[in-house]
Amino acid sequence: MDKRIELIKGDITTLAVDAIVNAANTRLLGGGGVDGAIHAAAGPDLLQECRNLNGCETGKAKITRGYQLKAKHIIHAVGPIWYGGHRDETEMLASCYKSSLEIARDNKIKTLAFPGISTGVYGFPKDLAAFIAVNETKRFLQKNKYPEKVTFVAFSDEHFETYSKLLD
Ligand code: AR6
Repeated sequence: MDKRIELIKGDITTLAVDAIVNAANTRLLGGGGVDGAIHAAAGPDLLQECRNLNGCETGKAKITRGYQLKAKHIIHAVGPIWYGGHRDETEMLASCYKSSLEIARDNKIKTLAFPGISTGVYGFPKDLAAFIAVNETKRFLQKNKYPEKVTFVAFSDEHFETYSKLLD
């Protein structure tokens, strides 16, 4: 496995990294899944900062502080909804990872953690999503010093196995 890439199974809201990525929606005002968990753990000041961001386009990302999280920052990325694969979903998801990594680099984030963006309510196939996540990240790390280390966070054993096979 690439020394700058790590895989863990667990809850991304508990990680003491420079930034965790949120799987948000275009409004950036919270929601269910990992977004709900991040807002609940970070506290109400996060929503206040998010209100000033005026939302975010699909395939892009925006950064906030981490508030009550152990993570210093949150990069809110908006993944695509899966409609079957013919609406540029793969390009959108790749763009989501790239935008998040660019924001991390520009903010000199050393340690960054990603959940499986779009693989919950948004219905993106987990194996294809993991392939895109790993591919975009490896490509970015080859060209950039920051982030120094990227952690993929799987929320289930099955999701962990999916990443594990790709990273071996
Ligand atoms: N830590 C790590 N991964 C998690 C956690 C957690 N605490 N909780 C869930 N996951 P989802 P999406 C995994 O549905 O598909 C929200 O309402 C989960 O198992 O959170 O991008 C937003 O507001 C799955 O693999 O995000 C949007 O409206 C992955 O995180 C919409 O859902 C993403 O699942 C975004 O949908």
